[in-house]
Amino acid sequence: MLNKIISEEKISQLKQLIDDSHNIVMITHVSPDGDALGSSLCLYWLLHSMGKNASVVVPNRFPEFLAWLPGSKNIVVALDDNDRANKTIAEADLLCLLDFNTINRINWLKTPVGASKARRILIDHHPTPDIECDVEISHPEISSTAELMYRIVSMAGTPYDHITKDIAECIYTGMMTDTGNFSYNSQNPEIYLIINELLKIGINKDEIYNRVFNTYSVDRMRLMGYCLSKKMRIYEKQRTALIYLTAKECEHYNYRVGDTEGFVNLPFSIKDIDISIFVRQDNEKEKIKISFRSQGSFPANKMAEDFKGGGHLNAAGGESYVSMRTTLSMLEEAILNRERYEKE
Ligand SMILES: [Mn+2]
Repeated sequence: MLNKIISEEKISQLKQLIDDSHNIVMITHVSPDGDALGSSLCLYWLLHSMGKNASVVVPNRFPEFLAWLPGSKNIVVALDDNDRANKTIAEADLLCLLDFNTINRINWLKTPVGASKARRILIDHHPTPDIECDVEISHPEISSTAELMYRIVSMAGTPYDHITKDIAECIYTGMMTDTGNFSYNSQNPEIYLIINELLKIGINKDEIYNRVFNTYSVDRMRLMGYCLSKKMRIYEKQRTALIYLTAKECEHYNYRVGDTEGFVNLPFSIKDIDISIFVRQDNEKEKIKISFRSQGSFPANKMAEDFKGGGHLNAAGGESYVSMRTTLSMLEEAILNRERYEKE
């Protein structure tokens, strides 16, 4: 049995909102990852089986290695079909906001969501959400929104707890991707109780791993090799690694969305590295995206705050609108003064 970390009251409020609604739209963050899609599609299938008109709307495309997820073909991608995204949101009587804590995370979907009179449920595991909602289920101590979804449906009882194999695959994918295949944020023993249940439902966890992680294109593999051999700086004393890529370099390797996913975690294979930073110039929007990762107690989110960002203790993001050269020297300054963040 799992600990009931979500209050019974919130579960019954959530059920009431769903009972009272017919057009229900799941919305998740920009550059949807395995957890964003897994948790959204989990709820999508559940509501679908309950006879609701359910839809999933995402701001932009998701990586190819998630395209096998059951239901992914029904997802409305706003950047590809803005009219349909706006219409779907406008017609909703309930919006389920999944896997994000602040409205800026959905970029251009902010406008239709802001204009909607629909009621809102937030289900998320990022710290201190600031979105006004009718029901807020926020648990930063839980490593994925997909895990939270499992907990919600198992507490909600029939018909919510009817977890099909498709739904189980969505949940497992979210749990697996947000923990790096259970290599971080994965100490809670209950994670494995849930996996035990999902396996009994019939998921093939090794196959899911292969579908998600062993699908590199040749270009991506070569880009990774290039990053590691030519573009990785090591600050030995600060136990920090920094990888940076310009838009031109990405282009050279035929960069596709998601190609650098996970690169930020590679330096943790080096002995004693506990901070890793990955910097990539985004061609489309003339901005530089920065991913911060840490292991142990170093607050990656504190460092990210100095770069217009934030996030979790061990995983955070930021951005920069100045040149790569300037961005790198700002990062270097932050790295050389890492104790500044540890003191706070
Ligand atoms: Mn997540």
